[in-house]
Amino acid sequence: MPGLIERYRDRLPFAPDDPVISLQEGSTPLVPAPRLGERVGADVWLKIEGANPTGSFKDRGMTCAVSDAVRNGAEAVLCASTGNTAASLSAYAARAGIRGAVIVPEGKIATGKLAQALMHGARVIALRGNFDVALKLVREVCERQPIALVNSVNPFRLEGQKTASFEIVDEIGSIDALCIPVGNAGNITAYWKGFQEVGESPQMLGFQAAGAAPLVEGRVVENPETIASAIRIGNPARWEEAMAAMTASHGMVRAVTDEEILDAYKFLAAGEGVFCEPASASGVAGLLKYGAPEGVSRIVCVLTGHGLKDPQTALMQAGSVVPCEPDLGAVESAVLG
Ligand code: AN7
Repeated sequence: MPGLIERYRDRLPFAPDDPVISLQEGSTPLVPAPRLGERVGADVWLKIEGANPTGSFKDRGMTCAVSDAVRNGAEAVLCASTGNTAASLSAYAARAGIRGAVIVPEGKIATGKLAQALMHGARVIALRGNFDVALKLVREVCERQPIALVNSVNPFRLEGQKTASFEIVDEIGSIDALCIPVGNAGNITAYWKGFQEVGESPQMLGFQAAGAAPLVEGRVVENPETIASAIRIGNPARWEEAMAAMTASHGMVRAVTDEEILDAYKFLAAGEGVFCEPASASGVAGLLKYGAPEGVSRIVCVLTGHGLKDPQTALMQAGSVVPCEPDLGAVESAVLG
């Protein structure tokens, strides 16, 4: 498959001769989840966004935001990030041959994401403050300096991310509901835009971590906390648009606890064979907690990032290895348990 700008150029703001910075993102698997479906009494599919080139849905937005930046002659791109945007920006900046810089909350991003940003050669700045503070600061920096801001406040990010809705409808037609994690609220806004553009209106069911649930509580959360570090956000940039999407689609935004997130995370890995990162499991956690809404029988859960992004949380949650001496009897009894 070509990258998503090439695949969906007729529905994206790019002309045939515009530069395209792509790693062949998008076209991710939409995998049926029979065990999850059985538990909630509906047909459920998982949109595996961890299969994107840098392991998260951010690549959809980044191919568009960085292509636009290059079209405008930008020599550097910048973002605030809880990790995945940083990893994606770094890869696409490397691909474009421009400078990338990312500002992340110190000590609060998953190891894999940090490794990615550093390997791709971005300048990684560890801020002594949370994501919300970082986003405020990068907005100010980009007003003062000739640097392109590629957080999801950048409209090209949403343009790219809306293509996931196109893929769902192209592959399985109409669905009744979409379960999706909500952090900065760009992705749910983008999905809704995409569905609307193809004449679809599934219920948008957004889920936030209980310790970082500003949309649920209707107020800014000053010190958001959750094990799902990707969605540790207290003041989402796309607040109004996300609420509008949920209202217009007769959807809902609700909270799930860290324990519920981790249960869903483990269930997906061990029960469906799909390893996502903790934040990504919050949509499934919400579906398991609140059940399928009345009359809803076809549901897609968006798994936004790959499980390998956060090996530390995985190892903390998983069972332990079985130590074994190198002889046949010992190996046999270790294997048979
Ligand atoms: C795995 O990387 O905000 O509601 O800076 O990494 O569009 O913010 C990440 C967000 C869900 C929430 N799942 O999406 C960042 C960042 C994963 C994520 C979200 C994020 P939005």
